Amino acid sequence: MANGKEMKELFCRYEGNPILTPEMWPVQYPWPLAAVFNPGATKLNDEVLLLVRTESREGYSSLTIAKSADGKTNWKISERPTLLADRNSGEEFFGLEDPRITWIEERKEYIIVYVSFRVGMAGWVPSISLISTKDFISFERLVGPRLIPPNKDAALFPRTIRGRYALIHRPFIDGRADIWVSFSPNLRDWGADQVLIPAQKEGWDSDRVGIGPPPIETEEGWITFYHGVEKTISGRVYRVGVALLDLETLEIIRRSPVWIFGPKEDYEMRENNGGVVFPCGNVVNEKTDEIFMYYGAADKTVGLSIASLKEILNFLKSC
Ligand code: BMA
Repeated sequence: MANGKEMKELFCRYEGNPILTPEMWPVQYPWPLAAVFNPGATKLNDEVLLLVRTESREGYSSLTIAKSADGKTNWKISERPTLLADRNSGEEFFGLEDPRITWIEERKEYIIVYVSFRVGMAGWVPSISLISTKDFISFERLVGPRLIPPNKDAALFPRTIRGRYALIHRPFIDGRADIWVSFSPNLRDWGADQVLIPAQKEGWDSDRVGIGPPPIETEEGWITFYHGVEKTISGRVYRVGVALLDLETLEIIRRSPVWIFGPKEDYEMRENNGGVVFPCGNVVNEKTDEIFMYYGAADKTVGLSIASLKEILNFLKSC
């Protein structure tokens, strides 16, 4: 039976979902895990590399590498956490969360942007940290953060825009949670802040919005997936929308009025937080025209959903 006028689903879940669960973690891993979710994603030496948020039973998160040749199966999972909170860098023990990975061709290195926690006026305050790496073996923490907390959901554009790096982030300001962008000549000092994608007045993305994976560059503009949150009587629902941003001004050219990916499968509706799909990483395969979107399912496991880049663009143009 149809549920009203049909909308073609742009994303198709991989049939082997969830692709990563806590039960798959190696026995050598130093502590038991309660959840593995919200991974950043990139390509490294012809493999897909996920940097997975791994949460202990105490509720502290670290980031752990999992690699696969096809991005779907046979994940090789690191026996140790790859990145832990570093007190010397001001990161408190609560951990590291929700990484987004961007390859910066101009620097010939990856920048990982993630949420860390700092002691502030109101206790643990989420804020943005940056790390660089060339090989995912050695890492260098960049000086920072220089963005005002509380702040979450950050991702770097893959190239400079009008000579400056552009960082997407989501500060809480006066009860509002909109997506912002700030600019920097050196990845350290950020300014020229402006709202990039505001939360809507009502509907599925009215409570708050936050960036998903880093934007994808196309001739028509930056394809930018983001999560939108709706507050319902039974809790918050996290879904995914998409916008097309101008390549140079970053103004919104198109924004989907409807969400295009939302929780519905059993593993997205159960523990820990039923009703949440939360993508932080994409891998694009231009040859097959596919976007692999990796997402946290219910703050518990990792799912994969696949879309056609062309179809996403056509959909955006119809918005
Ligand atoms: C957000 C973040 C994510 C989490 C999501 C849903 O605020 O903390 O890590 O997946 O909420 O609970």
